[in-house]
Amino acid sequence: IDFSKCNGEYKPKISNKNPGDNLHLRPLSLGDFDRGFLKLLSELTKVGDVSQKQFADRFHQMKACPGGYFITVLENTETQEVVATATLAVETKFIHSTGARGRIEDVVVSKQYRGKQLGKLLLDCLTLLAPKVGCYKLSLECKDPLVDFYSTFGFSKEVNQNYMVQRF
Ligand code: 16G
Repeated sequence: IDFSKCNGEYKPKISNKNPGDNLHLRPLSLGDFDRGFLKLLSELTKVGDVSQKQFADRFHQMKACPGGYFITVLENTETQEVVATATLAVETKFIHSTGARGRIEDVVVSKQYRGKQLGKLLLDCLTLLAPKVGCYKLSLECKDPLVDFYSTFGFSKEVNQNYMVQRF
């Protein structure tokens, strides 16, 4: 992806290739189980007691769906900890000429890494990626205080579309 057009908006300047001191941006890997990936997700919501095998099984299941999941992480290579993550999930469709719908999911930046533009970096990467992997639209759900943040990436509340949910 051509990240260059986003670079000007970062102060201080960071990019996907240079996200900051000791930070490396890459796809999720199996080893991230030991790098605190699930602990990071628990800053967002309930993760549950997930064993290494359950993690590996789910990882391989997602991997077996090519183009379905772009789970991006930022690792602090010095401490070998995953400090931020965001996912682009792609759902393929018959509609829109066998198009696809993208969803931004599970965006978390670890508490001590907030305020370093890392959420913006992940969001910019995934927002640029979405149309390139065939998405005709991209959506997300967020709490009220984050509406302004996500608006800066081109998201807006859709007229006459309601987010409805059923929990099990
Ligand atoms: C937020 C997340 C969503 C996540 C959900 C978990 C973003 C943009 N949105 O809505 O991806 O799955 O929280 O909350 O990161 P839940 O456990 O209540 O479903």
